[in-house]
Amino acid sequence: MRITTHFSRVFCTVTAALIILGCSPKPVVSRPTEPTADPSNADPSNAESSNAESSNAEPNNGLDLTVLAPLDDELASTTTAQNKAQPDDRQPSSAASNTVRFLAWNVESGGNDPAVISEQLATFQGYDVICLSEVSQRNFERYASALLNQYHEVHGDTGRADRLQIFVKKERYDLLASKELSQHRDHILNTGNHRSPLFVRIRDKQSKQDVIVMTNHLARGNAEFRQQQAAGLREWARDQNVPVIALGDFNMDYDYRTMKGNAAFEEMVRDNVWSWLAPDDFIDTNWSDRDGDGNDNYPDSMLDLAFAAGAAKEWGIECRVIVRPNDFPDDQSTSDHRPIELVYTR
Ligand SMILES: [Ca+2]
Ligand SMILES: [Ca+2]
Ligand SMILES: [Ca+2]
Repeated sequence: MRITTHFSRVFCTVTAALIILGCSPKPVVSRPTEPTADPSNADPSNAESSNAESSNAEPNNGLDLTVLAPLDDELASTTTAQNKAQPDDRQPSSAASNTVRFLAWNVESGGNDPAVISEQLATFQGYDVICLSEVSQRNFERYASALLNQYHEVHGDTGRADRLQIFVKKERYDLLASKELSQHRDHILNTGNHRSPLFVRIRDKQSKQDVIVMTNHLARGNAEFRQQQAAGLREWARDQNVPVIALGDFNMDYDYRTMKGNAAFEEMVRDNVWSWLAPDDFIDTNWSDRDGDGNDNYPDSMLDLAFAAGAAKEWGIECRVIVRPNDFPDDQSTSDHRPIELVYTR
């Protein structure tokens, strides 16, 4: 896929900032020294077991989302002062810029140190929308704080320890609505043990353009249900009348040796309702070493993907996998997923 000069410049400056800031996924912060106790935890095929083992499903009406209250002024001013010491690339994007940047990142609830994730998240403040998956409920406010109260915050009530969370830059967007999508027409998207797709409808304050941004963490262990979820997402997108961008961990096992995804991927892209936003370079997005031999068991695959529907298909959105120094293999302090980013010009 073509990389524009502008995009290259944006990426280079962001990458340089990350390197300058020492944005290693392994900061020297309260990191356990023991390796992953159970290698199966790192196996995508088992990643959902922690969700399925609990039978006391939480109520899910698919509608009631909690938006965190703004941080108190003292905390905001303190962290803002700290932020001023950072290079410009870490500053919130200017509303005047025509470059729009989204980020999606599975932070591996249960396999991370939230202090380390927060530190890394703070380096992503230039993004306009940040979509997280596998967020523990107890870390919602912590991650919002890491982003200095610069974002509207929305999170899902489903998924138990592996929830979805979306941050929307206040400077650029108004948050019009948010919803967890447990069902669309006859399509069930959450039987109770899964994460309901989470989306926000936002309005660009300058252009007045509305866009729906959805994030997902589709079923891992149940391929048949994942395929049903993908079909539901396709039919939901077909019914929308504003541009839609979806990004997250779709568990669609896109293998770039065969250039194919699993059945859910095929279901998702059927009928050309969604356009897959293929990355500029095919880079593995998930570290999984279930046999503990130090090698990724799925070295050439992507679980983290992005799609556009409606008018957003024509926006020339570029997708890139973010690779940071020493990000893989991960450990108990870091995520086993690489973030992906989307960049386009409004
Ligand atoms: Ca980890
Ligand atoms: Ca291995
Ligand atoms: Ca992999």
